[in-house]
Amino acid sequence: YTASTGSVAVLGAPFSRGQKRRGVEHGPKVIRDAGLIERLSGLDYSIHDFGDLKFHHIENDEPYMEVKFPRTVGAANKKLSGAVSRAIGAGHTLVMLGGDHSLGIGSVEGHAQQCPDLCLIWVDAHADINTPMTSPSGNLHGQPVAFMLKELQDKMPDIPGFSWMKPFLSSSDLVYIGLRDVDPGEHHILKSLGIQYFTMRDIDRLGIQRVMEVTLDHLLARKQRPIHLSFDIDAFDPSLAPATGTPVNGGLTYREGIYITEEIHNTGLLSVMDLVEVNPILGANPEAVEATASLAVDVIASSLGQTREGAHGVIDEIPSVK
Ligand code: 5AB
Ligand code: MN
Ligand code: MN
Ligand code: MN
Repeated sequence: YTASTGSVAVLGAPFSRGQKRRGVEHGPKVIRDAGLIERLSGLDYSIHDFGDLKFHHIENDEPYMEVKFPRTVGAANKKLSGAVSRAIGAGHTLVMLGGDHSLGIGSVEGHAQQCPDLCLIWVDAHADINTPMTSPSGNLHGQPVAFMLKELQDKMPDIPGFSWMKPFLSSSDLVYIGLRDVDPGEHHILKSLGIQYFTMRDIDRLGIQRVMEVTLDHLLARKQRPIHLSFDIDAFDPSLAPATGTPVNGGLTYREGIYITEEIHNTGLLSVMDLVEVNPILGANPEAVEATASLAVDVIASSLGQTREGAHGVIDEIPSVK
């Protein structure tokens, strides 16, 4: 398998019902305003901006058990899944701009429709693997991975809004990086399924270079296959990414974050990436919002091949003195 590299599609998903705080639906706009398309145009791709999906309001979307807005989140993800599947089917590499992380469900599911052997790298302060029964909040942005995993199938109730999908991912096809706020039920799931994960403590001990080596070896050693990168901006330290809904101290440095995405780019296998949880309403001031959005642009550009060492592109000799 080799990922197509020629064309990159950008798709906005302005959606926020997977959590409580309004504002994360403006993520796609602020990331675009921070210069995303211009930055990607500087790399060697044709860029297709698919614009933003439109999500519809669903009335009487009462909680199911503790789960909030199940039908609204289910319908949004169904729509996203179809759009992702079409874009990958058409041969693009896709960048999905959230929106809250409940959108991971539709993004990875749509990707898996086209690429059933994909693997998933989840970069996040949180594991987002609560089931409706373990969730302390009822918010679906803390549960997307539980919907995907085959091993959790019989632990998941039938949630209204999600009858269009069934679990499709094995727990050995997933690696987490950046964890530092894991709920008790989540920790139990990670341990009992033997999921590979790297907490911030693991990054402190091993260094980010070793973490990426083990991550890519775990996912790709047996065969080359498409990578889905789901990047929650709250993986970064809140000093770098303050405009987000669930910040946790002690996060990734700028250089650790960029090293992760450089290594993923270097595999040549990145097929879909999500950049989620940028919430401009939660920045203390315009500078905080701009810093967060511009960090998101850096992460996306780096995932798609922007290098820190520079690139000489069309220049084929050192210009002579005239
Ligand atoms: B995010 C928490 N584990 O389930 C929960 O930002 C937080 O997509 C989830 O990673 C954070 O509500 C979800 C406490
Ligand atoms: Mn998340
Ligand atoms: Mn998170
Ligand atoms: Mn969050």
